[in-house]
Amino acid sequence: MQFEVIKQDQKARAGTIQTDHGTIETPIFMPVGTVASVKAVHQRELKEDIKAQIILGNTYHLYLRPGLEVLEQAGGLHKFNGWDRPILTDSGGFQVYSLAGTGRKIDEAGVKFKSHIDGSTHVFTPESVMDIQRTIGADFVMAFDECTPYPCDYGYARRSMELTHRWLQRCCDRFDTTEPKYGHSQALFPIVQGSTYPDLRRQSAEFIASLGREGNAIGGLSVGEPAEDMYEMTDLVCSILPQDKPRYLMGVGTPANILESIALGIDMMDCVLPTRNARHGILYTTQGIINIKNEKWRKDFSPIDEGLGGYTSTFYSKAYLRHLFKSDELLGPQIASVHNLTFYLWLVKEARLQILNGTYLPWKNQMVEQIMRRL
Ligand code: PRF
Repeated sequence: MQFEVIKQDQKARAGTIQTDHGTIETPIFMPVGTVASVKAVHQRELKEDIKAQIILGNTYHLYLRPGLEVLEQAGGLHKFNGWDRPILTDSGGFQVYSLAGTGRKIDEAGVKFKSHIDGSTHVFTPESVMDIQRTIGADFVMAFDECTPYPCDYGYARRSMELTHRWLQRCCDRFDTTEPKYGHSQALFPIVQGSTYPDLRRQSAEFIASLGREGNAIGGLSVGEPAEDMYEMTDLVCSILPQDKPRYLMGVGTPANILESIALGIDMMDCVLPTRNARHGILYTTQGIINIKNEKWRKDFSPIDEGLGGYTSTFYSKAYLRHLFKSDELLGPQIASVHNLTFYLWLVKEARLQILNGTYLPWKNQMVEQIMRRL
């Protein structure tokens, strides 16, 4: 994997990441495909309409279903779902956090948890999570971490961060003594934790930077803390992580969060928001946010979003999409999902052009206001 910063505009960066599955232009948004599918969206639409460059998969979900036997026999996740561009898999650290209250147990060795599918008991360790991600075969694999909840008292946040660091060392040891299974290379990204405590964030970022991996991630944010805290922590951590490695802010966020994070030096992001909101009829457009089910759109025959240029967003009208949602037609969530993802990918592409042009900050300030209006 090769990362190059082509242009820096204040703290914002435009770059490229080269992988064995092609080049990614950064900053980039990565659509979430938890179970080997970006919900309601065809691979062809992801490529040709949305212009996605990299998608996510999830270790926890893929391990439970379809399972490692199927993935290995398929020849890895790329072969299984037909996506021949880069893939990143999250480690399950966040699912473990999401499973709080369902009898999961975290200790030094790893995490014991119950499957959300059939209630069966499983154990993830840093080593097993590396092995599983070798079998899935994503281009980018994430270290096994604990994502602390918010709020989180200082003592818990510190002990959790220290555990995440010990797990990280074990992840690196295992990853560095095993080989990719499908002939393309894989990069392991460690994850900075430390909740909303600046001294912990600094300590975690310094530790992670010292490992010199091919890229680095920031976790434990966008879990309910105020936006200012999220930006403050992101800013602090970016000031410590190496300049010449990609920085991935995990699970972020709204269009405004995306643009603000890019301004702080983030290169990669992912979030379920565009697809999840799409399924509820919430659309992001170049003019603002729309609830397509509102009466207001009943006779609005204008395109969903003329500003984007994508096929789906210009071909279908707001009135038609509203009708599909009101009629509970499957096509409604499908069109909305393609549209929202097209918008997110358009947004980061525009951001990149503005960085290359040296005009990112003024553009960002004006854009945040424009796209976060409620229409
Ligand atoms: N850790 C992991 N995945 C994540 C997160 C994390 O902290 C977050 C935090 N928003 C999203 N996804 N492994």
